[in-house]
Amino acid sequence: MSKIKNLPIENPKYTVDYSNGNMQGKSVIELTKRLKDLPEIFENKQAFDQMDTEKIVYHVQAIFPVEEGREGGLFYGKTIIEPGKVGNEYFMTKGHFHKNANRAEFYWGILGEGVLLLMNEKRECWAEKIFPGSLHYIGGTIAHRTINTGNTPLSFGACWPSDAGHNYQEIINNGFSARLKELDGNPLLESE
Ligand code: S6P
Ligand code: ZN
Repeated sequence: MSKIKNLPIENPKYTVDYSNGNMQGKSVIELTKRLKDLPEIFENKQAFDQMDTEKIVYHVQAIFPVEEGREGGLFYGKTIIEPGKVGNEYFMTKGHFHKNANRAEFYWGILGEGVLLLMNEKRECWAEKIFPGSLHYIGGTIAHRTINTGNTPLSFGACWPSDAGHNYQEIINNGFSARLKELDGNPLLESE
């Protein structure tokens, strides 16, 4: 007698719309950052103070299948940065180092155009263009910030280890050593 059983083939826990990166599924976390949440990152404080601080700068969706900080898992996310500027500096994310300094990350461009700003522990900066289909490997010790240089939303995906953690304080205290500004309609990376 055969002991073969038929097992169910289930639907996936999550789905992704690859036209914009939007994720759906149980326990997809949503986070919104407005100008009022980002008082430290823009250089022109006068321009910042004149803006509506409720204005949305970016939204994040993320899936944490395991508890944050646990070794061995992966997290998956998508960020949409709205188009906009504070003075002549483009809207951008806070940026961070990973707390666990040997945990790397992948980013990939989905919609819009932007720049990935990278900085090593010696505070040396460099940058890569983000566009639909671009793929970016971010080494574990490299701080990363994304910037929308276009007139439409910039959407990008991310995948990182569940025990990477985030060190935002170093960037809040000392910033990146380069800033991306618009000059005569084009992005210009100004270094310290
Ligand atoms: C997490 C990953 C992204 C960012 C997101 C927002 O390691 O790099 O999901 O969290 O793009 O940026 P930030 O700097 O505010 O976390
Ligand atoms: Zn990261």
